[in-house]
Amino acid sequence: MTIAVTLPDPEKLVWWRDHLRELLPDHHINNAAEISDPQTVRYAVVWKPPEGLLASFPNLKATISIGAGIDHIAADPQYPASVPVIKTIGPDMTQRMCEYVALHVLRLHRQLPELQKAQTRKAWHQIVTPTAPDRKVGILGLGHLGCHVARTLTALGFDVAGWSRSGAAPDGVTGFNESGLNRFLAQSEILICLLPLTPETKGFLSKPILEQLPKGASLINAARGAHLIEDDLLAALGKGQISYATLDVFNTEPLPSDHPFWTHPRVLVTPHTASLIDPVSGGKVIAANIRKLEAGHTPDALTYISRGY
Ligand code: NDP
Ligand code: OXD
Repeated sequence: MTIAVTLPDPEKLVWWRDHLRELLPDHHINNAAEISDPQTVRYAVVWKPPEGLLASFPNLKATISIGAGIDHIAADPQYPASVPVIKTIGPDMTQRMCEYVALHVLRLHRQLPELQKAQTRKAWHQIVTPTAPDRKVGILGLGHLGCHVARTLTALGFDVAGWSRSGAAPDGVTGFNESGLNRFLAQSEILICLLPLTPETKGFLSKPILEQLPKGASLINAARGAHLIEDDLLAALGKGQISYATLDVFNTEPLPSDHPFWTHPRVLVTPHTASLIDPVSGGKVIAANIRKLEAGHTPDALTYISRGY
């Protein structure tokens, strides 16, 4: 039985393969491109797999995403739909995302960019901001990460609401379902996107959505670049409809050097590091899920491409 590993970055591929070999010493773990007998592959551990690769393994039992999102697997039109996908979500990844969002919500809430600008002028510019209970924060997507982030922000005192298909929300968080979208947007002074990328959510952060936010709202996108219509955000920033944007994910990654986001005075770019998965902690989660599958148990994070997330 073989476990195939594929990532576009050759160094990361070796990093992951070697860590998985240490964690699962009883299994054959190989670079997917070097597998001579595709019949032997039972599991594939993947990030952005090449189109058709997974369909070439006739005995594939499950595909393991090196990440929480499965959009990079769903993007393959040849993906064998009956093969389940396991998302990788570990405590470290959850903690990192909570830290990332807390950092950037506090930065925007306390108007740090304005203070930094004042410093360049040596201006003693005292700004009195409301306290957190008077700041309304909205989270798009109240799944695993959205719920943890919501609890983190609630613990900091923010007035937190979330939007999801079901509208279910953790204690202390106001939940809105699909029909409550307009009311949710109208009150979100800081909007955080933690939606999965699906055909329904692609391009969601567009002019009609941004226009429904309170004037001068801020946006944090830590989900996927394709959620955002970049030109609509630039236009909204230009009009002052959006004051600031913190963007971790982009349509093209790495963000091209001539992209206007790099130099926009009211955009902060981070290089898809909100919650980077690493083979040390992520590998443990993946190894535990493979052991569960081998023992005939179902990992919590099992899903199907047809569900979309
Ligand atoms: P989950 O699958 O746990 O949660 C998804 C949430 O989105 C659920 O609340 C779901 O609703 C909601 N949702 C899905 N489709 C719709 C829709 N059409 N309309 C409204 N709500 C919808 O995902 P995670 O929280 O684990 O992760 C979210 C995303 O974060 C990942 O898919 C990935 O793209 C991104 N990510 C980014 C990272 C980074 O470093 N920047 C790191 C890790 C993840 P319901 O609850 O009703 O099912
Ligand atoms: C993920 C990511 O989906 O890192 O986990 O973006």
